[in-house]
Amino acid sequence: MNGFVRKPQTLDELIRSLHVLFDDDKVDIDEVKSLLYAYKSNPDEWMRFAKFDSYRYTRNLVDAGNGKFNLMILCWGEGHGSSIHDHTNSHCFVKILQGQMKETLYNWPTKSNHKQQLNKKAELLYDSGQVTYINDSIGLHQVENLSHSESAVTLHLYSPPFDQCCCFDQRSGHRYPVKMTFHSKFGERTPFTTEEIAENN
Ligand code: CSS
Ligand code: FE2
Repeated sequence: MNGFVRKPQTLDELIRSLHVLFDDDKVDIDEVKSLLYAYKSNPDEWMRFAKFDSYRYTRNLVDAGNGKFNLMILCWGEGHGSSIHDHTNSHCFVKILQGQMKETLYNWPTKSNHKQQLNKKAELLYDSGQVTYINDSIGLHQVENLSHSESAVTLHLYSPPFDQCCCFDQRSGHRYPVKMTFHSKFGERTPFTTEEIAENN
């Protein structure tokens, strides 16, 4: 590719272009960001993937990227947010499809066994249409929909795909592994996990 990205007219077109970009093993971060930015969010196209839960944000797989990436839609109810987490050595691109999101960036805890509060390095707000990017060399982050009246929907691309990350306790810097699951795949609700069953009881 030569830096020129054709504007995708639909979500399907966006997915086709992503397959072309990720066919190459070298990821051009700016090119992927430009492509995601160029897609104009159309709820008619992504609504079938956007399945909400009352209690926490959901992860809904849209496309498995031929093994090169996972494209997913995350649905954030009012006040829902993630833990502070890393991205398992993957690229993480996020486009806001609806609503507004806050991102809080943290530095990695320094390698010591002492309890140490994580150091906050930035707080950023993103509106619908905006795109952001993070990887482990940039740091850790927490993503939240702070609105008490509006839900939010975000499109995430992770490359290579991963299904486990590390979450962190802000006050102690303590880290713990978390397995990540899909609430739905390709528009179909995935079977309940034992954890979900336990939490709902
Ligand atoms: N990494 C989180 C969302 S914020 S990028 C997740 O995939 O659940
Ligand atoms: Fe993240």
